[in-house]
Amino acid sequence: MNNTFAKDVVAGLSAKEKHLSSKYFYDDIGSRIFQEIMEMQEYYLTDCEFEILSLQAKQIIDAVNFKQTFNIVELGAGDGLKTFKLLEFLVHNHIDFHYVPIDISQGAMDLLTADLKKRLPKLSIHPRVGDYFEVLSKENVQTNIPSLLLFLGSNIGNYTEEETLNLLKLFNENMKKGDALLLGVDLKKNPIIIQNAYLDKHGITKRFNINLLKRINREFDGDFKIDDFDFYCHYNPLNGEVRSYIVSLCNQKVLLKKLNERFNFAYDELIWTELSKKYSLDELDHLAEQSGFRINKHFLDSKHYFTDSLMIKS
Ligand code: AVI
Repeated sequence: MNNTFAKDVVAGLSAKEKHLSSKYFYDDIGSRIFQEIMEMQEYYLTDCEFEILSLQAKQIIDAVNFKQTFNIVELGAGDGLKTFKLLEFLVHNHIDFHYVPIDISQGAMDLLTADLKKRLPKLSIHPRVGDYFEVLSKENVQTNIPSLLLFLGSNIGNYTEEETLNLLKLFNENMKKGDALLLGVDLKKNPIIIQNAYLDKHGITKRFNINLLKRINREFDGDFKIDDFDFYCHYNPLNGEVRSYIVSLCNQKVLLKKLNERFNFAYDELIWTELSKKYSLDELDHLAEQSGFRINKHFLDSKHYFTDSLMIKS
């Protein structure tokens, strides 16, 4: 079995505490459900970041303070909607730069490129398709012009503490002294606001999670009975962690025919699917310092729910 998805599913469902990684949420259907989440009023993250990049583009670019042509390298660009405001500011102000969006999905990159060519014909765009870890370390950002890396949307929140540090160190290793990273991070706040964004009353986040079981059924000829599973999630305001789970509603067995694997689920047993970590500004300062950056400035939205934090490689 040389497919990592298959290996991860078997390992995760065989573990004592079952788990499946949220990175597998994003097949075509999952990506569409994520768009629905971003449009939900309760999912404040997208609007907050959009506000920051719309109203503070000038301040961000002034703080970056590159004196020559530079790259903007966006990791996991997706539909690039938030970034548009930043790009628009730069193009309209005749600032010289190249936009290098990186995303795992060819489809997403094709759409983004076509859209940006229409909306900002003067934009110099060089899309790359691939896992951003690979793209970053292979052809990386080591051109001789300065780079601003964008890692937006609170994607960093989906990594465990150890992975987060490793990821930031990896970014750092692939940057030149003086290069900048703009990191989008969801902040700790009133727990009810966070809880409502994830345990949403429309059931969209539930669909997002359950879609992973449907994906497993499709790809591995599985027989998960979708109605026999539910969704639960919980925000812990003390450590800032939203943890999401799929819950088995009865004792049941599931067969994944293609993998020739069988799994037992007990009544009320959980499969942990996602971590969405929220930070305080102090925690972010500490994280930056541990991974070789100095924080230049936290750019906050007007409600102080979200930050795009500018970190410089020291
Ligand atoms: C992509 N990521 C930052 C989202 C988050 O908020 O953790 C994924 C998501 N999960 C549930 N709702 C949105």
